[in-house]
Amino acid sequence: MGNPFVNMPGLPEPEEMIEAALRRGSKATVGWITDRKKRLKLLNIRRIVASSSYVESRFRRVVNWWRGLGNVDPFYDTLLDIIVGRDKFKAAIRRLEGAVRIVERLRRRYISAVARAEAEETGKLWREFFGRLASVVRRNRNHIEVLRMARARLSALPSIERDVPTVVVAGPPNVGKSSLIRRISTSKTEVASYPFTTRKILVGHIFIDPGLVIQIMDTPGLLDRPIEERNPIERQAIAALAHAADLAIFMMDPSETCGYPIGYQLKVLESVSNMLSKLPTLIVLNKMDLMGFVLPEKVAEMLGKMGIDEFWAISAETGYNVDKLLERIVSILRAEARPRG
Ligand SMILES: Nc1nc2c(ncn2[C@@H]2O[C@H](COP(=O)(O)OP(=O)(O)O)[C@@H](O)[C@H]2O)c(=O)[nH]1
Ligand SMILES: [Mg+2]
Repeated sequence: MGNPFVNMPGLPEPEEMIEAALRRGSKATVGWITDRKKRLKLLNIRRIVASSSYVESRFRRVVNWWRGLGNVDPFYDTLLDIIVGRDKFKAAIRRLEGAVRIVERLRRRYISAVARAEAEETGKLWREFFGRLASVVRRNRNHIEVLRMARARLSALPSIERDVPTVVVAGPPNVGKSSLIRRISTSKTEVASYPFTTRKILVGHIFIDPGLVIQIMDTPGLLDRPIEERNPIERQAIAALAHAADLAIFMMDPSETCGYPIGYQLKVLESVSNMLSKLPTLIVLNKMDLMGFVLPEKVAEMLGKMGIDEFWAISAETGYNVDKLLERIVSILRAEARPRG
């Protein structure tokens, strides 16, 4: 199951929609009718039908798409709530549904009015109808805007494959997260945008065997600082991310060339582990090539004090221990294999 918003039908801006509806109405024609009065009546009925069906079908497409989705994957549902507001979005859908009914009623009423009226009066009725149609669209301006915004923002979300085991890589900036993802990804890594940071999220896929593909994601700006520095939106984003993942890797840089002392890195670790409490987490110590491939006693001790007895010393740059780490990741994911939802 991918990102459902990718298939969300678009909606034009209200004024654009009104113009398009007018164009359709004005283009309506009638064929072989010699009676001038009948011809005029029929023409105005066709105008009413053409312009209203345009508006109706634009609205209906969005409503039907949403109703047809059934349950939205919790990951995308959370993002919908964070980015647009779930209630606001649902209200907008309901309003469009209501608008469709109003347009239908208006159309029926004006068609029968045209049928009853003098032929000369029907042009006026068509213009009156169109004015009402336009005002139905304008009245829903804010709801249309909500749906347009939802589509623009949500369809741009990374299409995280939900039935693929997913690893998120956390850790302070510059410790080597992207380097590891690039090294272990089988195919080219993709850059997707993530709405909570100005930076880009990096998604890689690792093909283990025909039965197992792993997805691995970088989380710039999200899981790289202590929780105290987060606003509620970021916290929710992290919750969504935690929901999408099966395993977290927390990467540290004992060489401290990332610019953060080990004490601070451990503080980030503590905070991130709290945020991802439900996820199994592997601690990875990177840049061992800068440490002569020996882990400083001090670092091992500090980790021990935190109750961490499994950690992986690697070098994303040289590839040192990376294969072993990957084996460990695979074995955890195979053991973790759980129904998704
Ligand atoms: N020497 C060395 N440098 C590394 C290693 N891994 C990453 N780097 C360097 O560290 C810097 C930050 O790496 P990057 O992958 O962008 O870190 P990120 O911010 O955590 O994604 C880059 O200049 C990398 O080349 C490593 O294992 N050894
Ligand atoms: Mg990076």
